[in-house]
Amino acid sequence: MTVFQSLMDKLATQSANYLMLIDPDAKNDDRLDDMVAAANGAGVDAILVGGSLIVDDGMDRRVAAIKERAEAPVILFPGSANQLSRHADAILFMSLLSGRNPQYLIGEQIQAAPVVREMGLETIATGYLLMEGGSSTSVEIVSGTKPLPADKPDIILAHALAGQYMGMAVIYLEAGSGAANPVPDDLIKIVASSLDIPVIVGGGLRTPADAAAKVRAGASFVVTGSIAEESPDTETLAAFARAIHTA
Ligand code: 1GP
Repeated sequence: MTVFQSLMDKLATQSANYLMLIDPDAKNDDRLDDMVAAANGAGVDAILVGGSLIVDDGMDRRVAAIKERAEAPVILFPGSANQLSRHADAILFMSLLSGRNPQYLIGEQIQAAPVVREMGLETIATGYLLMEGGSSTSVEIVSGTKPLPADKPDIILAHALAGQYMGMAVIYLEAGSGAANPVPDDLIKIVASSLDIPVIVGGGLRTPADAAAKVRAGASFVVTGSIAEESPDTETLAAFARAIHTA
């Protein structure tokens, strides 16, 4: 069974899946072990690994270290075609549909595709929509794309539907790491209730209650990144997992 199918199957018994994001950058080198140890036993459903910008060549080594210790599947969440590793179980094969930069719509994907095939990674086709989150984010800067305004639900829904009709397996609503304003519940409601494919929500979720609200609005997957960097302990992550699983 694929990683994606096993996560979808979990939705029969829990409200949503908790995805913990680890940025495999040098800045987290001495925290990796603690973050993975915290995820183990906390009920994290999968570990996402990726970032907008990796400042050294240590990513592959870090993915290997995460995979070696992690109990949950490891899924790449790449900022570019450089962020591939055969040590992962799967990859969110993303297109930045909210932007109009061909490099992130299709260019990086063409660079990555033969390598992904050679590595034998499971691909999860993901329509990635960057939303205004109240501050400028690394994704916006690195991709050179404008986020979608969160107060234009019709436009956001049109992007999400386009992703579905183009065959994406999932739509990712991203407010950006550390966003002051996470993706609004109303918007998630509109998008999730209009799509036949599941929705991932991430960016700026600070508390288990924040995360639960996104699930009640319709998210099938909730992502946190900063929380585990700041508090890499099982108790903190378990509180998020519980809130997300039972919302
Ligand atoms: C993943 O960008 C998010 O979608 C992670 O955001 O670091 O704010 O949790 P945080």
